[in-house]
Amino acid sequence: MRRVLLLTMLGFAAFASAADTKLEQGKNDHRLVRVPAGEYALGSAEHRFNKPHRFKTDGFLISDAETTNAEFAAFVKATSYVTTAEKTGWSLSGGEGSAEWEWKRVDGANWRLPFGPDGPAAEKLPDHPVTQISGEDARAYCRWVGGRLPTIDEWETAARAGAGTPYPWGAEFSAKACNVWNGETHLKNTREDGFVLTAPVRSFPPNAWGLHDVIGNVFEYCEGHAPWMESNITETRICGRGGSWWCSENSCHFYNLLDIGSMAKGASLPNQGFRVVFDLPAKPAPDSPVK
Ligand SMILES: [Ca+2]
Ligand SMILES: [Ca+2]
Repeated sequence: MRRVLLLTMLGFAAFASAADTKLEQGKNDHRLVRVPAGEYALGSAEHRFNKPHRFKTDGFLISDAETTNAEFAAFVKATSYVTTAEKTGWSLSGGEGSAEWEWKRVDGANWRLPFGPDGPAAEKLPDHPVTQISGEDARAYCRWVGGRLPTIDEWETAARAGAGTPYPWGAEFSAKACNVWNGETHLKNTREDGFVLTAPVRSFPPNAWGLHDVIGNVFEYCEGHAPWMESNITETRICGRGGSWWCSENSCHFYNLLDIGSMAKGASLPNQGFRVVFDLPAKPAPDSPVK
């Protein structure tokens, strides 16, 4: 009863997804998955950097999908927010036909036109993840909806959904389960997963807790740094997890539950997005009267 009251006060309402996973409705149409309080086993003995460790949480809510162009457009409409790339006037971009690791300066590339004036417009792709936003842009959006970016451990907890394998669906990669780069090089995409660039969010099956696209589509910004990273990493860089449409077996194969990437703090890319975390309402003290 107390929980229902608190959720009602915050404007949340419960509904069930097609997978019958209980989701909660958040601001700006975010669908939220409740990650239960507990202590979670993260990392792996086989991973070079992300070693086994425990993560304790009081629980949190996390969006079931990457933040979309439509959601970000609502934020911009309400606040007149101007992104880092819009202020700069250009951003890095690239796609099929690029050399490995090649990001070119594209004048006019920003979240509205992630690949520049000659590429697809975000306005025409409302259910695709927003890209070409810096870490600060993502944080500004999160503040607007009353949330924040996940920490790297919160992201891994939610992305695993209890799985102990490198992928939410098991031990082996499956091209049918996520949107990454299919092909030996970036000169040619085999289109095995059906998408060359971003895919509409929720195009692929969710993990066991109802989160879509934790692997692939866009990298997702995360706060903090892992113990093996330089202590000052957050001064110059921000972490990203889960890999993206641009990641191939031969370049940036970070499309798994273990790798942790990072990128320059002020940069924006067409394969970098985010999802939002909401803290749970503080529990009343045990001796507080329940109304
Ligand atoms: Ca793809
Ligand atoms: Ca993703």
